[in-house]
Amino acid sequence: MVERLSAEAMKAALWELAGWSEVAGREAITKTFVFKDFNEAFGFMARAALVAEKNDHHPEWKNVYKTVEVVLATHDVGGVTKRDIDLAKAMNAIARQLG
Ligand code: HBI
Repeated sequence: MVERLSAEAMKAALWELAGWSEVAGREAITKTFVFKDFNEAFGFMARAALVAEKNDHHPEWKNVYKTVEVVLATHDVGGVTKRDIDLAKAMNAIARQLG
């Protein structure tokens, strides 16, 4: 069973995650990605969706035109786990590739 991260462990993980922060009042992490246009935003979502499906770990996200707001938490444990940190890292890498 994947373990919930302590507050300290979450803060340490966030140091390594450019642009991510804790959600106020909820054990979750969030980042708003802004892309060149919708095409790039949706390309990001398509690539991230494949990673999420492969890892059986899915984001909560909202897309408005070139912006994608992402919230990550592990519903099964009601907090943030390594799965969220790993998906956040993967999302940052995908966004970097898209330029
Ligand atoms: N995604 N973010 C997130 N949190 C979960 O707990 C989760 C998931 N995707 C699939 C999943 N759990 C399944 O393992 C369970 O629904 C069975």
